Amino acid sequence: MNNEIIPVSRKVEAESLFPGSYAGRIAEEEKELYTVITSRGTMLASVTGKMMQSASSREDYPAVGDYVALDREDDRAGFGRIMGVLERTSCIRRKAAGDTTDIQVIAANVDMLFLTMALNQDFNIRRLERYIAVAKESGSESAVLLTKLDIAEGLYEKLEEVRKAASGGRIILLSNITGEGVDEVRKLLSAGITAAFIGSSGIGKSSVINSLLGDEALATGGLRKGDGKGRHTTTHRELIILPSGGMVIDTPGMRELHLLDDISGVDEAFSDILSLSSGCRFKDCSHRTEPGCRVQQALADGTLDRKRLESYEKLQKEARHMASAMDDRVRREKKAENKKLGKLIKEIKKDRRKI
Ligand SMILES: Nc1nc2c(ncn2[C@@H]2O[C@H](COP(=O)(O)OP(=O)(O)OP(=O)(O)O)[C@@H](O)[C@H]2O)c(=O)[nH]1
Ligand SMILES: [Zn+2]
Repeated sequence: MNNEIIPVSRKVEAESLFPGSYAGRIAEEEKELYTVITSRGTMLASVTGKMMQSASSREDYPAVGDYVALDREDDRAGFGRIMGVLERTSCIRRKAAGDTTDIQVIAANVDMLFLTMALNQDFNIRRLERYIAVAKESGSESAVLLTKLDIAEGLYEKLEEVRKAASGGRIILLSNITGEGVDEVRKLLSAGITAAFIGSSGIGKSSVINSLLGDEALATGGLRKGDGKGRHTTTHRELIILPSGGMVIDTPGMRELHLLDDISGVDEAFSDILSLSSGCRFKDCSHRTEPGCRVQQALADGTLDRKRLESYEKLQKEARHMASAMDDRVRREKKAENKKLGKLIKEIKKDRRKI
């Protein structure tokens, strides 16, 4: 079965880059120790010092889903050594947490990205647009997956919005309660295909993965304490192998991609600066040259890092820009709608005159 996980082409690629090496796929990372799937099973490995030296950023390190070249295929004689990351066919990135410009790879070599959103209060078209941008940037195929169809509110309006945002892309409606739509997802996940689900917490991703796992959900899962709800896994394996031979990458990073989709998200991430600026003498302080500026004061006494302030201003600008671009679109649409409505009212009046 692992032969489907490690395609021959990857073995050839590893061998040609590092003669005598083996190919494996990263299933999980924890504190620089990687769980790697090889054609012999699963083993632990770490990157070689040489690889560390040649890495110029975090992006160059292995991520879940990466194919890597290894010095061995099992860890009976000790942890494996990862010599290099093989070419990525796609790559889901985000800015790493904190005041860094480092890019973090959340998942690599994803063939099908499900942009997942529930049809209840979780629904947010701007977030979906953000996901679509992430998918475009990643290089993987994508489909919009709308969950909780059974409790959908304002379905017609939501679908209209999604259709516009997805511009012709595939849209799947799903309910984990009725089971509708699960087969459509399953069909996209044949042997050798790797999928990932982007979406916030609680929208039904685990439930979908459990359905895809079928009987194996019981074998690998367990009951979560407290609510007695089945989980697809109790450990933190982040590359899940389905009975079909398809694979699902499920990393915590997939839930946090929406962090920067509005100004409140940015403000939340920089609450220290926000609380400093509430102490500035002027309510509309730009934190540049104004007297009584608490932010400038914090920069001067070193309690606030200038880089952090710069990064806050940059992200806020980006979020504002996005918000205003969206507002413009809404305004244009509203105007067009009003025009249509006006026309309709005129026609109705005309009709009345005819009667
Ligand atoms: N009505 C309804 N409830 C659902 C559906 N899918 C999931 N739920 C419920 O929503 C809650 C969250 O479901 P999960 O599958 O754990 O959601 P998740 O996206 O994996 O959440 P995280 O693991 O926190 O990321 C559970 O109580 C589910 O029973 C659905 O299609 N319809
Ligand atoms: Zn200020």
